[in-house]
Amino acid sequence: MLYNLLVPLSEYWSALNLFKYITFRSIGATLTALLLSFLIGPWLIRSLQKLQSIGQPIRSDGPQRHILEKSGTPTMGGTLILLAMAVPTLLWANLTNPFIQMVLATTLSFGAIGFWDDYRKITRRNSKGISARMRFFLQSLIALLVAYTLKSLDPGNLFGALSIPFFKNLAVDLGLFYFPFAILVIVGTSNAVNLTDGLDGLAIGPTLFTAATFLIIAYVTGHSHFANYLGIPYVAGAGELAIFCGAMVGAALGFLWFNTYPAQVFMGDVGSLALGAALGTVGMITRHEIVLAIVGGIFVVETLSVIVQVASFKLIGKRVFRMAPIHHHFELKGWAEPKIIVRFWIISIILALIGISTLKIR
Ligand code: 57M
Repeated sequence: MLYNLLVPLSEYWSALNLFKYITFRSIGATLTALLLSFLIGPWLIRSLQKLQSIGQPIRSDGPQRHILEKSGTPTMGGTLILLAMAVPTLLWANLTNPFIQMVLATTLSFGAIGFWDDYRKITRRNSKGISARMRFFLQSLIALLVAYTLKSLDPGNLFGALSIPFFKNLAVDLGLFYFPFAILVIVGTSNAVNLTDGLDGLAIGPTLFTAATFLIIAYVTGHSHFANYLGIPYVAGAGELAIFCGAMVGAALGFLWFNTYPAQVFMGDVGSLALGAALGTVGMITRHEIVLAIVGGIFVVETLSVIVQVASFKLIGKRVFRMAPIHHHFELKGWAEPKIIVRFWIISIILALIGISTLKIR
């Protein structure tokens, strides 16, 4: 909004030219998100505690430690994350940019699905929530809408191909498969973050590192000189997503302040589903879906561990892991929770660096 209001006034006061720069507005969004998180966080956690008498319903079949140590922790802290992402984006981004409108709408609608799921769990005092089928149907509908909008926005067959990293301007045309592909990327990332969110800070850390990586990717993808120099597809207007990613970094850092071990609050599905959808949508718009899978490798491994576990159990009646997702496996091996979390963060940072390197290695 500030961009739309203040840049036209820069002819009267040249200092307002600052608001033209995506770098300046990205930093503004990050700091605003952080400030909002610190200002609202304590009050919101107290409110969630009052509203949720028993807090997050802890499943009985999980690691027994969770029942002892985590009962009573309030959930739905994701409402803080979404607030700290949406307000700075509305404040600092160019609101006429269709990609900003799309990524905000997608993030908030996945957040609404998660809110409904969390609300059901709390009011019914069990960890069931809405049916997986209903959740997948609603998520897929939104993902298809994103794909359709990208195709209709398409200036010149920009969207519809899968860019291959490490090769200059190499892309595979997906044709109609672009639509199920959008479901795979957006709904897949959303549920992968959801599965990962099973230990204090375990999901928000990799989300932070992924958002920071895509702040850089969005900036260079939306910059014709950099895109041309790096040999990556130029997506006019994608640079504004750097401001959204900046807000996401600030909101994630702010939430981590309260979610770090031992967590005062869990993000809930309202947070995990929304954050994953946000990353998936940014990955689609910047045409860096494979790089998203690399940078978000922790989310991929967590999901694969569940698929392997369920498949193995169904096919040969044996478990591959002591428990899936894989963070529970390490818990049952006796690793302390902070040790699992920080080691997953270290791997996530390494994957983020590899992701950034794909911009240059072509
Ligand atoms: C999302 N939710 C956490 C919290 C968070 C198919 C199967 C793998 C599904 C999976 C599942 O139910 N996943 C749901 C993970 C839950 O966290 C809540 O959910 C939100 C995220 N969506 O924000 O509100 C619990 O995680 C712990 N937690 C923390 N700190 C945090 O910051 O400690 C969360 C955030 C919280 C808290 O204890 O209650 C979760 O784990 O459910 N199911 C599982 O992951 C279960 N695995 C399983 O069934 N494995 C089977 C088969 C099916 C693969 C097997 O290995 O044989 C495990 N999860 C739990 N109990 N809780 C084991 C059973």
